[in-house]
Amino acid sequence: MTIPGFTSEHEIRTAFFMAMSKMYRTEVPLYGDLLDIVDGVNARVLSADAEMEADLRRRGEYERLGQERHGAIRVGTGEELATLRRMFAVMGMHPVGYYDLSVAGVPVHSTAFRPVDLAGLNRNPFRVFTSLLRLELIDDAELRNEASRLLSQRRIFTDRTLELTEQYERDGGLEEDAAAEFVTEVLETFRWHGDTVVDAGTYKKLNDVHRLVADVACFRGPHINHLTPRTLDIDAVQAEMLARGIDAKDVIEGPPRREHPILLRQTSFKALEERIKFHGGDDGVMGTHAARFGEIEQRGLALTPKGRALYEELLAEARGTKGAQARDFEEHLEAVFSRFPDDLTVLRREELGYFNYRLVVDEVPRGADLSDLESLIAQGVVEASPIIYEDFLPVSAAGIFQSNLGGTEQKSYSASEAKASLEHALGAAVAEPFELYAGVQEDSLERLETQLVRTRSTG
Ligand code: OOG
Ligand code: NI
Repeated sequence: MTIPGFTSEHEIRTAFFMAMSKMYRTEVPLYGDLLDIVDGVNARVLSADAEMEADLRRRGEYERLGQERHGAIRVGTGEELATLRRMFAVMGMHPVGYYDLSVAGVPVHSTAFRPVDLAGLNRNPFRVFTSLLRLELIDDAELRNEASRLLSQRRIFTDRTLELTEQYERDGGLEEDAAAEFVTEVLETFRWHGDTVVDAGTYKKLNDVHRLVADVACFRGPHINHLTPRTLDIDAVQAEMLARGIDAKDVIEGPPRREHPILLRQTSFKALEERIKFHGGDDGVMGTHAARFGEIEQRGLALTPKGRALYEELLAEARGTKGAQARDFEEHLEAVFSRFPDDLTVLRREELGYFNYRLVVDEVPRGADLSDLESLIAQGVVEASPIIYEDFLPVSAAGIFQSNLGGTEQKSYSASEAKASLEHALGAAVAEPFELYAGVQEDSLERLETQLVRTRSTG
C-alpha cells in the first residue's frame, strides 16, 4: 500500500537493485559479460518461441525477466541480521524460508529477503539470500572469541541508513528525496573493501577454520558476493560460458533439463581471486581472497510438498548412485527424473505443483458447468499456468557455496533445530514458502469463482 507523497517500496527496490547491479558490474566486470550472455540467450529463446513469449506476457512475467536478479550476502551477528530485516522492509522485501547449510559443512544458516505478493514479484522479484555466520560451530574457543570480537567492533550500516530506516518506520514511507538518499546509503553496506581489518596471520587462522569465517569476520562489511540474472535456457548459457573460456562450475545444480522446468536450476563461474591488503605493517601486506562470483539461474514451477518430496527423493537417488560421479551426470539425472511427470496437466492433477487459474474468455459458453474446473480448462475457458518458484534450494546453495570455497570441504556439523535461533536473531518469523504459493493459488481460484458467477449472470 503506497501512501500519497511517499515513494512506493517497489520503486525503492527497483532503484536499489539497479544501483547495485551497476556497482557490481564495475567491481566484477565478468558479471557484465554474464548479463550480455543471458540477454542474448533470452532474446534468442523468445524469438524462436512466440508461444513462450505470449505466455510470459499474459502472466505478467515478461517485463520482470530482464531485470530479475538475486544476490547474496553473509553477515556476522544477529544484530546485523535484525537491522537488515528492517532495512529490506523499506524496499518491500521480507524474510522467506529457512536454509540450514550446516548440514553441508558450511557454518551458516540463511533466509531470503524478497517481495511476498504477486504484484510485488511481478514488479521486480529482487531477492537477497542472506546468511548468518554461526560462531557456535567454531570449535576453537580462542578463534571463536577473536571472530566475535572483530564482529562486535564493526559497523556495517551508515548512520544515515539507520536514520532513514527509522524515519520510514515512524512515518510509514519515504518521500522521493529521502528514498533516493536511502538507496545511495544502503549501497555502502554492500560495497567491496579490499583492505581487511586483520593482519595476515589472523586472516590465515580464521580462513583455516573455514573460508567463510574469514570472509565475514575479516572485512568491514558484507560485500555482495554475486548477482544472478534469470535465463530461459540455462544449458545454452552454460555452453556459452564454456565457449568464452569462463571458469564455470562443472554441473548445473538442481533438476535436469525438462520440457516444463521445475524449481530452480543454477550454475556459476568460480569466485575470483582478488587482491586484498592486510591491516598492519608499514606498507601493508598483500594477499588474495576469493569471495565474489557470478551465477545464472533458470526458474520453473513451484512444487507442492508432495512434488518437493518426489524431487528430493529422485535427487538423492541420482546423487547416491555410481553414475553420480560420471561425466555424464546430466544424462544420469535425466534418466532418474523420468519418474517426475513432465506434462502440465499431469503435474497439476497429481498436485505436484502450484498453478494460477485465470478466466481467459469474455463470455462463458452457455451450458458450461461452472463447478467443473477440469472441463472449463479443457474447453479453453480457464487457463492454469505454472506458479514460478521464487525461493532457493538448500542442496543447490550448498553446492554453490562449496564450488566457491575451493570445493571439497565436507565437514559436517550436527544438524539441529536452529531455525528458532535464526528467527530470534532476525526478530521475526520467516514466512513459509509453501504457504505463500498455496495462497497465490487459492486467491486465483477465489477470483475465478467470482468472475465466473459474474460473467454468467450478465451473459
Ligand atoms: C550464497 C549461496 C547460495 C543460491 O543461489 O543458492 C545462493 C552465498 O554463497 O553466500 O546464492
Ligand atoms: Ni545465488
